[in-house]
Amino acid sequence: MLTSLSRHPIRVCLAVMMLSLLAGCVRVSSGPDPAVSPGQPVVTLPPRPTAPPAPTPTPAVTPTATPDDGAQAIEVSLLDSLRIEPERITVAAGTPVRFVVTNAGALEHDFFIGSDREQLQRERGEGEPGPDRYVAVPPGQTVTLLYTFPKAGKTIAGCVVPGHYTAGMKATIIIE
Ligand SMILES: [Cu+2]
Repeated sequence: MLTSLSRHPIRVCLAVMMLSLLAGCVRVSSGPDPAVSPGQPVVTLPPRPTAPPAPTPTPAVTPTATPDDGAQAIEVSLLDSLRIEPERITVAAGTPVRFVVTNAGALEHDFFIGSDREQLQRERGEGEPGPDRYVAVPPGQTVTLLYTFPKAGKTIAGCVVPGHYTAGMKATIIIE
């Protein structure tokens, strides 16, 4: 004896079967389909839009991201022994130089490009000489400084944390 509750799932099954049969008869086709026999309902869709032509590869003329911008890369280490390595750095005048400065120590250090007078001035905290020539480098971090030396000559890269430059934390920069 079937209650209406137990009959209900059967009705659902029948409905699903009917739908499946109907769906099986309706073929979706976007063109002539030899498998479709005459008399079957055929839903014909408009032709698919053709894909846009693949863009032709263009030569790479856009500027590439750093660090492949042609700048001369110089790796520098700041050490807790109050040394800058290397102690002597040679760069080219008129072309960008990227200083990749790593603080290999546990103390605060920084990297400042300027004359001896500017180094001492900055170390004493007088004014802000050459903000474009200065980066602070926290312990364990690497910071880059992009700078172009206008002409040949000689200058200094120093750490101007108080006491460091006067203790000898500097490197000579030769500009050729
Ligand atoms: Cu220092």
